Amino acid sequence: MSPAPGTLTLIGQFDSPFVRRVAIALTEASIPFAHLPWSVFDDADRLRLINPLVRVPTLVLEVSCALVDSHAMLDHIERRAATALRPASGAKRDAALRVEGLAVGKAEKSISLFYEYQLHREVSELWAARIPPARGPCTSSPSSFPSPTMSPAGVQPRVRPP
Ligand SMILES: N[C@@H](CCC(=O)N[C@@H](CS)C(=O)NCC(=O)O)C(=O)O
Repeated sequence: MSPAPGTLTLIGQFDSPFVRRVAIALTEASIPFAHLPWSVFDDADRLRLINPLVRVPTLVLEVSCALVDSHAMLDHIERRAATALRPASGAKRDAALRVEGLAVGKAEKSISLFYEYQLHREVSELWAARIPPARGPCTSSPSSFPSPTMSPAGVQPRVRPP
């Protein structure tokens, strides 16, 4: 199945924190969308035709353009949303952007660690040690914000045979 022209379509599986981020923002903004749960590995050939980076999320817009990064997607969604997703300005916006940066940064590091454990012949202990499991609240984050639970605790180092 391919994205239907004229339909906002989110590509990617919900095991990706970035895909979830965009799906949640679309839902919060009450923007309807179609969802194609393509895998970056199993569906790489057809994904590459739409996004040369072969990454998810990919957001196919109603016009012939596909956004390739969740930051751009949040920007797009925010411009279309009837109700603002973030505080408009000032210290509250800075605080929200900090929380967002921490959450996205933790997701990036978790994904990097996942690939380190799953795809490399030998795990770089130096790289693994740089990315501690995300347990407990982020420093200075508002107490109402749930602490990240993207711990790679379930991911075991794997050393492939040569
Ligand atoms: N900066 C990107 C990161 C997206 C990302 O890293 N996606 C992962 C899945 S969680 C991916 O597609 N990895 C495959 C690859 O990079 O080739 C965003 O915010 O959208």
